Amino acid sequence: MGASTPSYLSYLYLGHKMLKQMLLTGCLVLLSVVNTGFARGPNVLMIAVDDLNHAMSCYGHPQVKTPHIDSLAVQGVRFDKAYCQIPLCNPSRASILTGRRPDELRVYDLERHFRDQLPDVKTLPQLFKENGWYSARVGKLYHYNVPFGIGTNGLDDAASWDHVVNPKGRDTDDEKLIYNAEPHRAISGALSWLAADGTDEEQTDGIVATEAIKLLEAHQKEPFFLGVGFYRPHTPFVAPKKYFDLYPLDKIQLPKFPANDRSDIPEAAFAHNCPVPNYGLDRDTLLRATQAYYASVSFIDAQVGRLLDAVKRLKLEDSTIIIFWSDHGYHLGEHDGIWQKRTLFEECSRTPLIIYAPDQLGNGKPTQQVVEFIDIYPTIAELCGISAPVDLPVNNGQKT
Ligand SMILES: [Ca+2]
Repeated sequence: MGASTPSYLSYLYLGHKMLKQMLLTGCLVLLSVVNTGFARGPNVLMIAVDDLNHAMSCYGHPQVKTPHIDSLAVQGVRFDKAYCQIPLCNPSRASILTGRRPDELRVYDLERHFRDQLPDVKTLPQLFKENGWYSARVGKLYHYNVPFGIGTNGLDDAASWDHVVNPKGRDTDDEKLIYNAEPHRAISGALSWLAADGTDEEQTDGIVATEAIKLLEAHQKEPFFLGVGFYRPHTPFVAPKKYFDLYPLDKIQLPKFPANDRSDIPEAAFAHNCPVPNYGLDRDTLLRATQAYYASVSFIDAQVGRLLDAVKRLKLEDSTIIIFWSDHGYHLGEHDGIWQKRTLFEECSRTPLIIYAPDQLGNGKPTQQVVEFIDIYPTIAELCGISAPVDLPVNNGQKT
């Protein structure tokens, strides 16, 4: 997606310069860059989810129940063709939060920090912080190892935030109870799960929501940029038992695919850590893994619902932009047994994205326009009346 085919959000960023072209090409203006009418800058609530694919009712999944994310999709714009820059946590997140491509950041793996290459790059939360917004993070916005980094700062960026919270819940204490279907791998990268005892609020992601709500309450009177990052449905798939009960094993369907689906797919298209179909696991184990993933999605949905309820209760709906994304998609056995991430198939590179910006004409309508995740940075800055760095790739890297 180069400069010759600017994406939908890029159109937004370019604003007036592109308006004529937008009309000529028939692009539907779902969000506009006109004055948002706020007496003060709008707040930003950025909700990040880890390893969430389109297994949500609002994206047409026949089984997975996500009523709260669905409500946000109805309230805002659901992007049906949004693509992450690289389908892996660290490079995708670094790209979203700097508005720059992995090729510029030189971040392709799970270890490298984007400031190693660009020490003075201005992140999106940093931009807001420097323009007077209170900037805070709860949980995983930049990369973290899940689950072993939970409770730490992970690969954080201190310049981005006024305040950070690193929740750590009973899921970390319960690690010894987690079932690992591939015991030769660590649970961070293996199909592994736990139908947990206890309440939502005891889980790390329940604490993420609780702490984020506290920050919403404490900072409701000032412009804020609040990043709220959930750790599930990343492996291990840990969620309270009631969410597993939503998905009886005999109702779960494994993906269908054509016979010989792999015969015309080059080897390089498959992730190096998923060398054989389904990791060689049997059908019952795959059904249980799918159940656990679905349970984790519904558990996260409930935590998102708690956040959205707080926004409503605090009467922040008319002054808060809400951006919901996952860092990439996720495989659950498609193409004859691909699981997890690190591929460029649609299931993995196409990524959930929902944006609600108050009073925008496009709210309530999904869009098929292709967007990429580097478009998020300039769009959110523009919606809040803040000038983004002029050398972002949306400007083709030019200082115009
Ligand atoms: Ca991830």
